[in-house]
Amino acid sequence: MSSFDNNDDCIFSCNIDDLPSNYTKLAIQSYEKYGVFFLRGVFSKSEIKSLREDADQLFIEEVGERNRTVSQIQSETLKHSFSEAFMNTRLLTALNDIFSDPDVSLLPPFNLTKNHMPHSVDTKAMGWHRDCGGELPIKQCREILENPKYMFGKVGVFLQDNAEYGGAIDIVPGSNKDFSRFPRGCSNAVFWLKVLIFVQRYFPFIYKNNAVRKVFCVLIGMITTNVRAGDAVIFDSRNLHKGTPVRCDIEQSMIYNCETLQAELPDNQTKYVLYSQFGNSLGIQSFFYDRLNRKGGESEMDEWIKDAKAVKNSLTEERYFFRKVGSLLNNSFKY
Ligand SMILES: O=C(O)CCC(=O)C(=O)O
Repeated sequence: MSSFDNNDDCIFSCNIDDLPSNYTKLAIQSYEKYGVFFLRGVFSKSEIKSLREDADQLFIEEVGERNRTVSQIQSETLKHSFSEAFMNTRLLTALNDIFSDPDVSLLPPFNLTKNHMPHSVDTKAMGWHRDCGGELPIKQCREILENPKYMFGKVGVFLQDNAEYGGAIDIVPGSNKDFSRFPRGCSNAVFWLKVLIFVQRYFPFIYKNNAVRKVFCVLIGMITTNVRAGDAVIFDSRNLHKGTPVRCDIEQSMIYNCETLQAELPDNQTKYVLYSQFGNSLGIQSFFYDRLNRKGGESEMDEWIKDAKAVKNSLTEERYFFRKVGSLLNNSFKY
């Protein structure tokens, strides 16, 4: 979709260098209605090449899991390179204008993910989830999640095109609202997702059929995000989404870790995504209500502070939209 396709009734998608004068209104409308919008062309071809080389170097030199936050990076050069990337001025200026409420801020962790994707047959529910999934069963969180003022989500900047090796995410537009619209029943997407899980569990021989899974995806109302390298996808934590899988015929011969949702992709097809979060006080409150009650979740706030410090120390200037960085660093951050 080009900038010319934008009107009040479609997912907003536009090149960051070509934003129309009413882009803030269009992006907010899209976010409220579909839980998602796209800002394209955040990084140029040469910036992507250089970031991908840095990411390759990082994962070779500093062995570890599939996620790397800025505070975990040892090399000062690489830390600076990724801090600059996460604090991309053009992206944060646009987000600052779109989410103009001073209570909404970019938030840690600043996470580079490598080859994060589900297996379309072996991963439970194909990988479909809502980031706020842990909050949904908690009464206090649920009230917040249903509050029209709630805001919490992710900014993902993709360093490859959506192609045969995946590389992007799939989403169900509008699922940011579907759990509160049907308090006693469930939405179309949730209904078909439950049927999918049932078939996957009890009729695996049917579920293995590629056509059957494709039909489920249509019934769920999925779209694959048509991202190209350098594009940003901004999505609500309540939206149903999953990593785009590798094309079925290639997937069969690949090695996966279904626990960690990591695939062993060929070196020249590595999937890298820069993920950060954003939200307002309500969103942060719900997030931490859940996290601090999880085993091992108490360290999450320390991780946020470490990441905020790492980014701040790596850069010489403050960046727009990271409005809560001061309170994270001086211990006045509230949740
Ligand atoms: O990048 C991806 O593959 C999906 C990431 C995802 O599902 C998440 O961050 O919650």
